[in-house]
Amino acid sequence: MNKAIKDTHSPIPLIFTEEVHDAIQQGLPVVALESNVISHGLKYPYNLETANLVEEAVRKGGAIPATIGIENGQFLIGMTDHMKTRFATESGIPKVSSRDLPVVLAKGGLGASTVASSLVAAELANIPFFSSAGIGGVHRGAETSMDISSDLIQFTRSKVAVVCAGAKNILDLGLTMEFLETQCVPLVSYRYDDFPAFYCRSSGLPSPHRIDDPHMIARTIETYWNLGKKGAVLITTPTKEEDAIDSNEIDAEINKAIAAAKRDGVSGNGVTKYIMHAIDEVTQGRSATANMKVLINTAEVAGQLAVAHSQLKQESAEYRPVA
Ligand code: PSU
Ligand code: MN
Repeated sequence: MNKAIKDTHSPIPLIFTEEVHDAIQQGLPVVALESNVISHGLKYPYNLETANLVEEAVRKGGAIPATIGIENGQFLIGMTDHMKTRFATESGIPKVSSRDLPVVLAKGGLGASTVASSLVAAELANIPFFSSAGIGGVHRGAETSMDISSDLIQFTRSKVAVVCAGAKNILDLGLTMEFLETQCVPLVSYRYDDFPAFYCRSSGLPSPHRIDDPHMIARTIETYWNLGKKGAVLITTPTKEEDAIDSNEIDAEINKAIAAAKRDGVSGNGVTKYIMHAIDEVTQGRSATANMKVLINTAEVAGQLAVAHSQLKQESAEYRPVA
């Protein structure tokens, strides 16, 4: 089961675990997962524990998990326990978003993939589903800092369905939704009315569309791609009520952390990590626990939706008239 399979036909070599390779070949539901959250989002040992629990949650949902990373100029499509431990424990693994991909792939070494760069790998590997808890977005104060996550731009470029719990409430979620609309990214809330705010259930902003039936979600995704659009469909699912944090409770702390980041001169791709860790500290780990829970819940829902999508693909293959 631990044999690695190398796909050298891909323009960037892909190293699959045997399980993920076989699942893709057989058209079974697969959900891709990022590794930046392992290397930079959570601290050891919670990061490793979460990486394993998230994979388990995808399986509970009925799909096969494929944790994505970068190693020596190649994409890892699915990680062995050994690799997950390396990503969780080694220091100095760079955060790799889309703009960093060519440099890190060319130079070699390990790289932790964000939402954006994981989508690039998932598409190359023919994996149509991806799950993470909070996507990057438009930062508070972006009107002067111009800090907008490249996750949002990558959604216009990669043909992958993205399941998430909205975006982190350290961001400006109103502007994030505006940006997604401007960039023509389809946004659907699954069995909920609002755009969620990561470990807070609601951002207070209604989602443009709500769909409750997994098969209708699958049909929506395929319809978007049949329109000739090469991009992501964003599907949101809120964290469970019992795992959620009340947004009023932490809003003041978020603003303090943002001010502290500014004061300490943190900019560029270090901002997200700085703010998240500052909040983890003031909440004494409560937000880190809520972070784990929302990652796990989202992954299970992604597994279920990937099952509905693979069923639709199989049905349409069966009914396709022979020419
Ligand atoms: N969600 C988390 N923790 C994280 C991230 C998301 O709970 O660390 C990461 C993801 O990898 C996401 C990235 O793609 O933050 C966005 O970073 P930036 O805002 O610099 O684009
Ligand atoms: Mn940024």
